[in-house]
Amino acid sequence: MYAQMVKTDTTKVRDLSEMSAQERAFQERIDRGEKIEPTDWMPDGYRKTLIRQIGQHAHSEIVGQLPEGNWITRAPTLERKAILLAKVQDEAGHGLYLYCAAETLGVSRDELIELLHAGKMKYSSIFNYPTLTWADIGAVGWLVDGAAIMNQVPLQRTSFGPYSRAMIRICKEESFHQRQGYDIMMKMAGGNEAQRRMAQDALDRFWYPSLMMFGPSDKESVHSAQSMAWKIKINTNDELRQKFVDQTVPQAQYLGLTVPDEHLKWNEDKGSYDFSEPDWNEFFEVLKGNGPCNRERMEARVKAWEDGEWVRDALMAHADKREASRTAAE
Ligand code: FAQ
Repeated sequence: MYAQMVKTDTTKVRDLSEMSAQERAFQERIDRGEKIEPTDWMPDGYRKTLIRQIGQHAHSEIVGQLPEGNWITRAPTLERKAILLAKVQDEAGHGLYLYCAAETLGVSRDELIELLHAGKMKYSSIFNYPTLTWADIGAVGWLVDGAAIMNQVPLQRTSFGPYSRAMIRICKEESFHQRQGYDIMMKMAGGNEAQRRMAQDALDRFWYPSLMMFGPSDKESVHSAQSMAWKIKINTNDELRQKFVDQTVPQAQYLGLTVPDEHLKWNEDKGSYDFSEPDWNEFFEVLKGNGPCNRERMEARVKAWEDGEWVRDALMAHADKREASRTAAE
């Protein structure tokens, strides 16, 4: 149950000469850097890929509220509580923009949520890890939001208009999230010995799961080639993972913390770090539903959906009444 299964369908990228006139015209618009809007013609695969990626992204924002929501009642000060509350609320907003962007492609939010709850759609693997201490909230902001921004900044240039515009707004807020996480890490790493140990422990547990957020290695990535041809994705998974490592290692050094990778080494020739790959078996197990918190996360989401049914019903009944009185008045 709730398995985030990896499909094996590899999409072969076709050459312009193998396309119909309509597909070729579409590809040429993409190549010219034009935005595709919801009412424009698009290949079925382009639509499906966007629904999959935007839907997964929306689900990630919503499920991603859970590990942090876990700490709202236990934040160490009123100020930290207010900041965390605002951040978790922002994530809900991001989910809503993204569901709206997906809806422009002809799928309803209810359908996407049903697929998630039935284990037929994914959300980011990272949210299947627990937040055990307050330092984990720092690590989530610093590393998880840091990885999210690394992936999302290029997505501002994605070819589908509504997704691209949602990303512009989301990135502004994510950058604040990343800073609040780093701020918590600075306090913890600069605190007493117990606090410093908590900060190191959070980095130890979140480092590799954060690297996994970028997806499998390029040779295992089934969608990258076609998604990049359509400019749904702008970079490969490995390119973004490398950029994230290069950006984050100096930040860890500034905190006086050690990245838990004995093979981490600056490579002068390539101008970036060499680093160890995450344990890909663990990643695929998490995707299959066997991560530390998969079951708990889905149970919480299904319960929230069921508990909220009366609110949705009341809103629909209100909308129907307003519509009926508007029609009667006409
Ligand atoms: N977790 O062929 P690829 C956030 C799946 S937002 C789970 O490489 P693709 C904000 C993939 O879906 C975080 N599944 O796939 C926040 C595919 O399976 P499918 C979310 C993963 O799509 C912060 C299969 O593996 N961000 O955190 C993962 O080309 C704090 C093969 O992979 C986005 O969604 C994974 N990590 O590349 C919120 C960004 N990686 O669908 C709260 C948009 C791969 O065939 C608190 N998405 N898979 O069954 C993307 O950029 C892409 O979809 C990738 C994956 C890069 C995630």
